[in-house]
Amino acid sequence: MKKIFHLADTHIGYSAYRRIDEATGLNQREVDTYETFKQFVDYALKENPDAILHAGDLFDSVRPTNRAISFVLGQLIRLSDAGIPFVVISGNHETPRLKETGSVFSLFEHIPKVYVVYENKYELIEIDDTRVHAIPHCDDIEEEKKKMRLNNDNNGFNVALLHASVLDTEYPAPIFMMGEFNEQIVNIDDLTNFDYLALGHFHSYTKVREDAYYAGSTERFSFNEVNDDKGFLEVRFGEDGGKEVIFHELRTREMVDLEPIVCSSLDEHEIKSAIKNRIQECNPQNKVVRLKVQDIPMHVYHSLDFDDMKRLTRSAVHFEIKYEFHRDNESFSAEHPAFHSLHTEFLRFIRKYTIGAHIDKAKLKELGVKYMQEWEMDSEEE
Ligand SMILES: [Mn+2]
Repeated sequence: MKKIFHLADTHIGYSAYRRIDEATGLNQREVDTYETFKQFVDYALKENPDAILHAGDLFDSVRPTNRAISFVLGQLIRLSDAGIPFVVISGNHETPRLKETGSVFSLFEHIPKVYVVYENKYELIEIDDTRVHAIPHCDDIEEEKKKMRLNNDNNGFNVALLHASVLDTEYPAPIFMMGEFNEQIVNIDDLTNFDYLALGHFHSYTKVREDAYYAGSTERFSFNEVNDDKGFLEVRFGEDGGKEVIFHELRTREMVDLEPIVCSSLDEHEIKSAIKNRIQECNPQNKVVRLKVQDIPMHVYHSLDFDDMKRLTRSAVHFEIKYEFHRDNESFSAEHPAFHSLHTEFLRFIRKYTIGAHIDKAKLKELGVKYMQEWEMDSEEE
Protein backbone atom coordinates (compact mmCIF):
# COMPACT_ATOMS: atom_id res chain seq x y z
CA MET A 1 0.00 0.00 0.00
CA LYS A 2 1.04 3.56 -0.70
CA LYS A 3 0.26 6.57 1.44
CA ILE A 4 0.38 10.20 0.31
CA PHE A 5 -0.35 13.34 2.33
CA HIS A 6 -2.02 16.16 0.41
CA LEU A 7 -2.17 19.65 1.86
CA ALA A 8 -2.49 23.16 0.43
CA ASP A 9 -2.88 26.85 1.16
CA THR A 10 -0.82 27.09 4.33
CA HIS A 11 -0.24 30.81 3.59
CA ILE A 12 2.78 30.97 5.85
CA GLY A 13 3.71 34.50 6.85
CA TYR A 14 0.10 35.71 6.80
CA SER A 15 -0.49 38.21 9.55
CA ALA A 16 -3.59 40.04 10.68
CA TYR A 17 -5.06 42.00 13.59
CA ARG A 18 -3.15 43.59 16.41
CA ARG A 19 -2.70 40.79 18.92
CA ILE A 20 0.93 39.93 19.66
CA ASP A 21 1.97 36.46 20.77
CA GLU A 22 3.59 36.92 24.18
CA ALA A 23 6.17 34.16 23.85
CA THR A 24 7.63 35.36 20.55
CA GLY A 25 6.60 39.01 20.32
CA LEU A 26 5.21 38.29 16.84
CA ASN A 27 1.78 38.83 15.33
CA GLN A 28 -0.50 36.13 16.75
CA ARG A 29 -1.99 35.10 13.41
CA GLU A 30 1.47 34.79 11.86
CA VAL A 31 2.45 32.49 14.72
CA ASP A 32 -0.76 30.53 14.10
CA THR A 33 0.26 29.74 10.51
CA TYR A 34 3.62 28.49 11.77
CA GLU A 35 2.06 26.34 14.44
CA THR A 36 -0.40 24.58 12.16
CA PHE A 37 2.32 23.80 9.64
CA LYS A 38 4.56 22.45 12.38
CA GLN A 39 1.66 20.37 13.66
CA PHE A 40 1.36 18.86 10.19
CA VAL A 41 5.10 18.17 9.94
CA ASP A 42 5.09 16.53 13.40
CA TYR A 43 2.26 14.28 12.25
CA ALA A 44 4.07 13.41 9.00
CA LEU A 45 7.25 12.49 10.88
CA LYS A 46 5.22 10.14 13.05
CA GLU A 47 3.20 8.58 10.20
CA ASN A 48 5.96 8.52 7.58
CA PRO A 49 3.99 8.90 4.31
CA ASP A 50 5.58 7.92 0.98
CA ALA A 51 5.32 11.51 -0.16
CA ILE A 52 3.81 14.89 0.73
CA LEU A 53 2.16 16.96 -1.98
CA HIS A 54 1.58 20.66 -1.30
CA ALA A 55 -0.84 22.14 -3.86
CA GLY A 56 0.34 25.75 -3.67
CA ASP A 57 0.20 28.94 -1.63
CA LEU A 58 2.76 27.57 0.79
CA PHE A 59 3.59 31.22 1.48
CA ASP A 60 1.13 34.09 1.75
CA SER A 61 3.14 36.42 -0.45
CA VAL A 62 5.75 36.74 -3.19
CA ARG A 63 8.24 38.17 -0.70
CA PRO A 64 7.83 36.41 2.62
CA THR A 65 9.84 37.76 5.54
CA ASN A 66 13.20 36.23 6.43
CA ARG A 67 11.46 34.81 9.49
CA ALA A 68 8.82 33.00 7.41
CA ILE A 69 11.45 31.66 5.00
CA SER A 70 13.66 30.51 7.83
CA PHE A 71 10.74 28.76 9.50
CA VAL A 72 9.78 26.85 6.34
CA LEU A 73 13.41 25.96 5.68
CA GLY A 74 13.65 24.43 9.14
CA GLN A 75 10.49 22.36 8.69
CA LEU A 76 11.47 21.12 5.20
CA ILE A 77 14.86 20.03 6.55
CA ARG A 78 13.10 18.01 9.24
CA LEU A 79 11.12 16.18 6.52
CA SER A 80 14.19 15.79 4.33
CA ASP A 81 16.23 14.32 7.21
CA ALA A 82 13.46 11.79 7.74
CA GLY A 83 13.62 10.87 4.04
CA ILE A 84 10.06 12.01 3.26
CA PRO A 85 9.76 13.50 -0.26
CA PHE A 86 8.00 16.88 -0.35
CA VAL A 87 6.64 18.29 -3.63
CA VAL A 88 5.28 21.83 -3.77
CA ILE A 89 3.93 23.96 -6.61
CA SER A 90 3.90 27.73 -6.62
CA GLY A 91 0.39 29.17 -6.07
CA ASN A 92 -1.02 32.54 -7.11
CA HIS A 93 -0.01 34.11 -3.79
CA GLU A 94 3.71 33.40 -4.06
CA THR A 95 4.19 33.54 -7.84
CA PRO A 96 5.86 36.83 -8.86
CA ARG A 97 4.17 38.83 -11.61
CA LEU A 98 7.55 39.60 -13.13
CA LYS A 99 9.92 36.75 -13.81
CA GLU A 100 12.89 38.98 -12.83
CA THR A 101 11.62 39.10 -9.25
CA GLY A 102 12.64 35.47 -8.81
CA SER A 103 10.93 32.89 -6.65
CA VAL A 104 11.49 32.21 -2.97
CA PHE A 105 11.11 28.54 -3.91
CA SER A 106 14.55 28.54 -5.55
CA LEU A 107 16.05 28.53 -2.03
CA PHE A 108 14.58 25.11 -1.30
CA GLU A 109 15.84 23.49 -4.47
CA HIS A 110 19.02 22.42 -2.74
CA ILE A 111 17.36 20.36 -0.01
CA PRO A 112 17.43 16.61 -0.73
CA LYS A 113 13.98 15.14 -1.42
CA VAL A 114 12.35 18.58 -1.69
CA TYR A 115 10.91 19.25 -5.15
CA VAL A 116 9.86 22.80 -5.92
CA VAL A 117 7.88 23.54 -9.10
CA TYR A 118 7.72 27.26 -9.86
CA GLU A 119 9.01 27.90 -13.36
CA ASN A 120 5.76 28.80 -15.12
CA LYS A 121 5.53 25.36 -16.69
CA TYR A 122 4.56 21.73 -16.27
CA GLU A 123 7.08 19.45 -14.61
CA LEU A 124 7.10 15.74 -13.98
CA ILE A 125 8.43 14.59 -10.62
CA GLU A 126 9.06 10.89 -10.22
CA ILE A 127 9.14 9.43 -6.75
CA ASP A 128 9.67 5.68 -6.90
CA ASP A 129 6.64 4.39 -8.83
CA THR A 130 4.61 7.61 -8.43
CA ARG A 131 4.56 10.17 -11.21
CA VAL A 132 3.56 13.60 -9.94
CA HIS A 133 2.35 15.80 -12.81
CA ALA A 134 2.81 19.26 -11.38
CA ILE A 135 1.66 22.58 -12.85
CA PRO A 136 2.44 25.71 -10.86
CA HIS A 137 0.58 28.99 -11.26
CA CYS A 138 1.51 29.91 -14.84
CA ASP A 139 0.55 31.94 -17.92
CA ASP A 140 -1.50 29.26 -19.62
CA ILE A 141 -2.56 26.33 -17.50
CA GLU A 142 -4.59 24.68 -20.31
CA GLU A 143 -1.55 24.70 -22.59
CA GLU A 144 0.69 23.21 -19.87
CA LYS A 145 -1.92 20.56 -19.16
CA LYS A 146 -1.44 19.15 -22.67
CA LYS A 147 2.10 18.15 -21.74
CA MET A 148 0.89 15.60 -19.21
CA ARG A 149 1.75 12.09 -20.36
CA LEU A 150 0.45 9.31 -18.24
CA ASN A 151 2.51 6.24 -17.69
CA ASN A 152 0.12 3.35 -17.72
CA ASP A 153 2.48 0.61 -18.84
CA ASN A 154 3.58 -0.33 -15.34
CA ASN A 155 1.88 -0.55 -12.00
CA GLY A 156 2.82 2.95 -11.00
CA PHE A 157 0.59 5.81 -9.94
CA ASN A 158 -0.22 9.06 -11.72
CA VAL A 159 -1.09 12.05 -9.59
CA ALA A 160 -1.78 15.60 -10.81
CA LEU A 161 -0.91 18.61 -8.65
CA LEU A 162 -2.72 21.87 -9.51
CA HIS A 163 -3.47 25.26 -7.99
CA ALA A 164 -6.63 26.66 -9.59
CA SER A 165 -10.41 26.97 -9.59
CA VAL A 166 -12.08 24.08 -11.33
CA LEU A 167 -14.28 24.85 -14.32
CA ASP A 168 -17.69 23.26 -14.09
CA THR A 169 -18.40 22.55 -17.76
CA GLU A 170 -22.03 21.57 -17.17
CA TYR A 171 -22.96 24.84 -15.57
CA PRO A 172 -20.68 26.27 -17.30
CA ALA A 173 -18.78 28.50 -14.97
CA PRO A 174 -15.74 28.35 -12.77
CA ILE A 175 -16.46 27.10 -9.30
CA PHE A 176 -14.31 27.11 -6.20
CA MET A 177 -13.16 30.69 -6.80
CA MET A 178 -11.46 32.74 -4.10
CA GLY A 179 -12.38 36.11 -5.61
CA GLU A 180 -8.77 37.10 -6.25
CA PHE A 181 -7.81 38.98 -9.39
CA ASN A 182 -5.11 36.60 -10.58
CA GLU A 183 -6.69 33.23 -9.96
CA GLN A 184 -6.49 30.48 -12.55
CA ILE A 185 -9.31 28.37 -13.88
CA VAL A 186 -8.77 24.82 -15.05
CA ASN A 187 -10.97 22.33 -16.83
CA ILE A 188 -10.47 18.89 -15.30
CA ASP A 189 -12.98 17.05 -17.50
CA ASP A 190 -10.16 15.84 -19.72
CA LEU A 191 -7.97 14.82 -16.76
CA THR A 192 -9.15 11.26 -16.62
CA ASN A 193 -7.19 8.11 -15.83
CA PHE A 194 -5.26 9.75 -13.05
CA ASP A 195 -5.16 7.95 -9.75
CA TYR A 196 -5.69 11.24 -7.96
CA LEU A 197 -5.92 14.99 -8.59
CA ALA A 198 -4.46 16.97 -5.68
CA LEU A 199 -5.98 20.45 -5.87
CA GLY A 200 -5.11 23.67 -4.11
CA HIS A 201 -6.47 27.24 -4.06
CA PHE A 202 -10.05 26.82 -2.79
CA HIS A 203 -9.84 27.09 0.98
CA SER A 204 -12.61 24.67 1.99
CA TYR A 205 -11.79 20.98 1.98
CA THR A 206 -13.95 19.60 -0.87
CA LYS A 207 -14.42 16.42 -2.82
CA VAL A 208 -14.82 17.69 -6.38
CA ARG A 209 -14.97 14.28 -8.02
CA GLU A 210 -14.29 10.70 -6.99
CA ASP A 211 -10.62 11.22 -7.89
CA ALA A 212 -10.23 14.97 -7.26
CA TYR A 213 -10.04 16.84 -3.95
CA TYR A 214 -9.25 20.26 -2.58
CA ALA A 215 -7.33 19.80 0.67
CA GLY A 216 -8.45 23.26 1.80
CA SER A 217 -6.34 25.71 3.77
CA THR A 218 -4.78 24.85 7.12
CA GLU A 219 -6.13 27.95 8.88
CA ARG A 220 -9.24 30.11 8.56
CA PHE A 221 -8.20 33.21 6.67
CA SER A 222 -11.57 34.93 6.43
CA PHE A 223 -15.07 34.78 7.87
CA ASN A 224 -16.17 32.93 4.72
CA GLU A 225 -14.28 29.96 6.16
CA VAL A 226 -15.80 30.19 9.62
CA ASN A 227 -17.67 26.88 9.36
CA ASP A 228 -14.86 24.88 7.73
CA ASP A 229 -12.88 22.14 9.38
CA LYS A 230 -9.22 22.67 8.61
CA GLY A 231 -6.59 20.03 8.00
CA PHE A 232 -5.06 17.86 5.30
CA LEU A 233 -5.80 14.67 3.36
CA GLU A 234 -4.28 11.24 3.55
CA VAL A 235 -4.66 9.30 0.29
CA ARG A 236 -4.17 5.55 0.49
CA PHE A 237 -3.75 3.53 -2.68
CA GLY A 238 -4.47 -0.17 -2.25
CA GLU A 239 -2.84 -3.05 -4.17
CA ASP A 240 -6.17 -3.76 -5.86
CA GLY A 241 -6.39 -0.31 -7.45
CA GLY A 242 -8.74 0.94 -4.76
CA LYS A 243 -8.29 4.27 -3.07
CA GLU A 244 -9.24 5.78 0.26
CA VAL A 245 -9.13 9.48 1.14
CA ILE A 246 -9.12 10.44 4.81
CA PHE A 247 -9.43 13.97 6.18
CA HIS A 248 -7.27 14.75 9.22
CA GLU A 249 -8.23 17.79 11.21
CA LEU A 250 -5.58 20.16 12.54
CA ARG A 251 -5.98 22.31 15.66
CA THR A 252 -6.51 25.91 14.58
CA ARG A 253 -7.43 29.31 15.96
CA GLU A 254 -11.12 29.45 16.88
CA MET A 255 -13.18 31.75 14.69
CA VAL A 256 -16.79 32.69 15.47
CA ASP A 257 -19.34 34.63 13.47
CA LEU A 258 -22.05 35.50 16.02
CA GLU A 259 -25.71 35.64 15.18
CA PRO A 260 -26.38 39.24 14.06
CA ILE A 261 -28.37 41.60 16.27
CA VAL A 262 -31.27 43.07 14.30
CA CYS A 263 -32.11 46.37 15.97
CA SER A 264 -35.29 47.27 14.12
CA SER A 265 -37.66 46.00 16.81
CA LEU A 266 -35.48 46.90 19.82
CA ASP A 267 -35.31 50.06 21.88
CA GLU A 268 -32.05 51.75 22.91
CA HIS A 269 -31.72 49.85 26.16
CA GLU A 270 -32.44 46.51 24.51
CA ILE A 271 -29.87 47.13 21.80
CA LYS A 272 -27.19 47.91 24.37
CA SER A 273 -27.86 44.88 26.50
CA ALA A 274 -28.11 42.62 23.42
CA ILE A 275 -24.63 43.69 22.32
CA LYS A 276 -23.25 43.14 25.80
CA ASN A 277 -24.88 39.72 26.12
CA ARG A 278 -23.65 38.50 22.75
CA ILE A 279 -20.08 39.48 23.66
CA GLN A 280 -20.16 37.79 27.04
CA GLU A 281 -21.97 34.64 25.92
CA CYS A 282 -19.40 33.78 23.26
CA ASN A 283 -16.48 33.87 25.70
CA PRO A 284 -14.17 35.72 23.32
CA GLN A 285 -10.89 34.74 24.91
CA ASN A 286 -8.25 33.87 22.28
CA LYS A 287 -10.83 33.75 19.52
CA VAL A 288 -11.37 35.70 16.32
CA VAL A 289 -14.95 36.96 16.52
CA ARG A 290 -17.33 39.00 14.40
CA LEU A 291 -20.64 40.50 15.49
CA LYS A 292 -22.95 42.32 13.10
CA VAL A 293 -25.30 44.91 14.52
CA GLN A 294 -27.86 45.66 11.86
CA ASP A 295 -30.22 48.55 11.46
CA ILE A 296 -28.88 50.49 14.43
CA PRO A 297 -30.23 54.07 14.67
CA MET A 298 -27.48 56.69 14.51
CA HIS A 299 -28.32 58.23 17.90
CA VAL A 300 -28.06 54.85 19.63
CA TYR A 301 -24.70 54.18 17.98
CA HIS A 302 -23.37 57.53 19.23
CA SER A 303 -24.42 56.77 22.80
CA LEU A 304 -22.69 53.35 22.99
CA ASP A 305 -20.04 52.89 25.66
CA PHE A 306 -17.07 51.98 23.43
CA ASP A 307 -14.60 51.83 26.33
CA ASP A 308 -16.72 49.24 28.06
CA MET A 309 -16.95 47.15 24.90
CA LYS A 310 -13.21 47.34 24.46
CA ARG A 311 -12.82 46.01 27.99
CA LEU A 312 -15.25 43.15 27.35
CA THR A 313 -13.57 42.09 24.09
CA ARG A 314 -9.93 42.60 25.10
CA SER A 315 -9.19 38.93 25.63
CA ALA A 316 -10.04 38.08 22.01
CA VAL A 317 -7.36 37.82 19.34
CA HIS A 318 -9.69 39.99 17.31
CA PHE A 319 -13.25 41.13 17.97
CA GLU A 320 -14.90 43.08 15.21
CA ILE A 321 -18.29 44.68 15.59
CA LYS A 322 -19.80 45.73 12.30
CA TYR A 323 -22.51 48.36 12.54
CA GLU A 324 -25.00 48.74 9.74
CA PHE A 325 -27.01 51.90 10.07
CA HIS A 326 -30.70 52.29 9.84
CA ARG A 327 -31.75 54.55 6.99
CA ASP A 328 -34.99 56.50 7.02
CA ASN A 329 -35.62 56.00 3.32
CA GLU A 330 -35.32 52.24 3.59
CA SER A 331 -39.04 51.55 3.57
CA PHE A 332 -39.20 53.72 0.48
CA SER A 333 -36.52 51.78 -1.33
CA ALA A 334 -38.09 48.48 -0.35
CA GLU A 335 -41.27 49.47 -2.18
CA HIS A 336 -39.30 50.49 -5.24
CA PRO A 337 -36.69 47.82 -5.75
CA ALA A 338 -33.44 48.97 -7.32
CA PHE A 339 -33.39 46.06 -9.76
CA HIS A 340 -35.35 46.24 -12.95
CA SER A 341 -35.80 43.67 -15.69
CA LEU A 342 -32.73 41.95 -17.05
CA HIS A 343 -33.19 43.87 -20.27
CA THR A 344 -33.28 47.29 -18.57
CA GLU A 345 -30.38 46.42 -16.30
CA PHE A 346 -28.32 45.29 -19.26
CA LEU A 347 -28.95 48.48 -21.25
CA ARG A 348 -28.12 50.58 -18.22
CA PHE A 349 -24.92 48.59 -17.73
CA ILE A 350 -23.87 49.12 -21.35
CA ARG A 351 -24.56 52.84 -21.09
CA LYS A 352 -22.71 53.43 -17.83
CA TYR A 353 -19.87 50.95 -17.91
CA THR A 354 -16.47 51.69 -19.41
CA ILE A 355 -15.43 48.74 -21.50
CA GLY A 356 -12.13 48.12 -23.24
CA ALA A 357 -11.44 50.27 -26.29
CA HIS A 358 -11.15 47.19 -28.50
CA ILE A 359 -14.77 46.23 -27.77
CA ASP A 360 -17.50 47.66 -30.00
CA LYS A 361 -20.17 48.90 -27.58
CA ALA A 362 -22.97 48.97 -30.16
CA LYS A 363 -22.18 45.43 -31.26
CA LEU A 364 -22.08 44.19 -27.66
CA LYS A 365 -25.46 45.82 -26.99
CA GLU A 366 -26.95 44.30 -30.13
CA LEU A 367 -25.66 40.82 -29.29
CA GLY A 368 -26.80 41.04 -25.68
CA VAL A 369 -30.32 42.09 -26.65
CA LYS A 370 -30.47 39.33 -29.28
CA TYR A 371 -29.44 36.64 -26.76
CA MET A 372 -31.98 37.90 -24.23
CA GLN A 373 -34.75 37.78 -26.81
CA GLU A 374 -33.77 34.26 -27.86
CA TRP A 375 -33.73 33.20 -24.24
CA GLU A 376 -37.15 34.76 -23.62
CA MET A 377 -38.57 32.94 -26.63
CA ASP A 378 -37.06 29.66 -25.47
CA SER A 379 -38.53 30.02 -22.00
CA GLU A 380 -41.95 30.88 -23.44
CA GLU A 381 -41.90 27.69 -25.50
CA GLU A 382 -41.27 25.54 -22.42
MN1 LIG B 1 -4.47 30.51 -4.05
